[in-house]
Amino acid sequence: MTAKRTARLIALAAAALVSAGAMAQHEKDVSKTELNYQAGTSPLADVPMYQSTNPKAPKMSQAEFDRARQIYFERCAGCHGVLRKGATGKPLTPDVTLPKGTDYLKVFIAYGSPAGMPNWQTSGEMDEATVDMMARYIQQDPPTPPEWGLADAKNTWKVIVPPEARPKKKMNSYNLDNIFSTTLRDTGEVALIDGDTKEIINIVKTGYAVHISRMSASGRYLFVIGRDAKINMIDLWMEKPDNVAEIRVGLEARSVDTSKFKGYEDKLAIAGAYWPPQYTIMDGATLEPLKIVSTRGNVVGTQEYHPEPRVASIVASHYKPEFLVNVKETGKTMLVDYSNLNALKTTEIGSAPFLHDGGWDSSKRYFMVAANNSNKIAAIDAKDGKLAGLTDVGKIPHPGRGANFTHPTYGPVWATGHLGDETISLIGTDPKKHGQYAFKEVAKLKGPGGGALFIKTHPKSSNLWSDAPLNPDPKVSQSVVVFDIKNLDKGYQTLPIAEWAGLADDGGAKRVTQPEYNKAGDEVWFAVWSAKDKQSALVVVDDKTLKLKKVIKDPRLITPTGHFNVYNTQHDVY
Ligand code: DHE
Repeated sequence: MTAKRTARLIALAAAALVSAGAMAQHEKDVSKTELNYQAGTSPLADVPMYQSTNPKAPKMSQAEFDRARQIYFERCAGCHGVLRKGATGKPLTPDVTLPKGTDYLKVFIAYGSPAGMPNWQTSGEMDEATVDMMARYIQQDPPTPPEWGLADAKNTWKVIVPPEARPKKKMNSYNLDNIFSTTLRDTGEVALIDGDTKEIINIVKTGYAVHISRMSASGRYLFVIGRDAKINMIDLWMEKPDNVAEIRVGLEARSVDTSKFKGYEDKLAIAGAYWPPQYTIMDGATLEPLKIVSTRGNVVGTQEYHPEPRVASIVASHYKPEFLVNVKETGKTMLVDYSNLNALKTTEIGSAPFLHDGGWDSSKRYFMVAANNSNKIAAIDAKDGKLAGLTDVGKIPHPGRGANFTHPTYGPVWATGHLGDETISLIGTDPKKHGQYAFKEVAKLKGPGGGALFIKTHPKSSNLWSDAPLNPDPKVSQSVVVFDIKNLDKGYQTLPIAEWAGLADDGGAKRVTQPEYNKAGDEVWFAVWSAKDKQSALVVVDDKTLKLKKVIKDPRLITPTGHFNVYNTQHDVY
């Protein structure tokens, strides 16, 4: 490289860093933890897309464009958005990137920024030629993945065992209430585990990079959604529980649930997609797609149009025949009345972006949802159909479904941990008897560090468990902490779950994640999550003694992450 070119690159790097600094004032800084979490591979990487030719953009061959598009969806789309309109990361549309030019963008991609953009070249993850290709790619018009209408959904829809051919009664001797469905993330499967004997009942094939499991109201059917938007419906009454129906509701998705209101039990299922941004309501017995509704619309507050507001958590109301559909980028919860799909009524409640995960308060009237980009929790009143409260919490709240317990001073509270700091926020949820605390952050507990994803308790327990699988310190990510709810001032106790698992010393990350109770509420299950080629396990802890009860190891338990107890998931117990 000539001295002149080096000097120019240094000047550009400095300019990029200054600009990043300025940008950080508008955007939230993104920590490495959050970045690793958001920047998962998108299934859209393998979807062919049209390359439009913008005469102003630098030249790219079709092969370069396709390769760059694949890398973009594998590494960048999680933060910058499918259409590059910006999410956790900044917008990368040609109106922004073209004036900057290839050299500037190359520096930005190579060196990263203090606001959280990774240093792709200096970290060794991309070579100079790839950085150059990516810099040219983001100046092209963003390719749009295909839409997904009723015909597309129907083309993927399979009723493997029709309702009339299914068992008329339970054909096995399992205690269905205490079965666990464990996500095997990287093999695209779930393990159904007998919670009483801790034996694997079946390993069921599901979608790619499975995300969550949810139960039908009756407790008979288990629904699993993959990141590729494939839903599998598993009948727990079969001799060996297995798939009875499947469908794809889009190209990328995270959430599924079923109707729970009286009279509508097991009647309908719903799934929300990241792409296309829409939700699909299906027949609850067969997964036949019945209604597709787009979530494209305007962002709360700025009321700016957003072309790809992804559907985050979905939950079924116990108060009305409604689904609560939480839309990420627009910061809106849609209460979708499913009693008449031909005249669909929705109530739109704005709170704050980006809505992500959440759970019911103990009365199941208020849905507590994390607006993780705004560091807030919104309380949606499912009875009166309104925003009951919006409270500031710590940095990037991430509750999973959260944890409900009664605090001696504040009454019923719901708790969330945070990805971005070590705190656990307690929020009052009883407007009747503890009005002054309702939907406000009333206390903060101190955990071991950021990178927390899931928190859990059980009505029969006085323990509050919090993981921190994304904490950079392996000591923290490989253990969990537990608080005594009756003695919160005492602080937490740390349990070395990964060590207890006694796994091979194979360099696996052994991240401990997602506390989940059994039905009785007297034991807690954790996943010890390592990469696909490393050993993982499940660890069961006695909730009373806090002692190891059982390690479940099996070569088929590859990349276990979430696990869902049938009864607790069916009845929203947490
Ligand atoms: Fe999740 C819930 C989205 C990464 C494990 N995750 C959710 C929900 C959403 C979501 C919208 C709420 C669903 C609902 O309640 O209806 N998750 C995303 C992402 O967009 C993100 C950040 C990046 C991605 O590429 O997917 C992401 N999630 C992860 C992981 O890396 C985790 C830890 C491991 C994994 O399996 O991929 C993970 N997410 C989970 C789990 C739940 C979940 C276990 C359900 C928690 C519960 O208790 O209900």
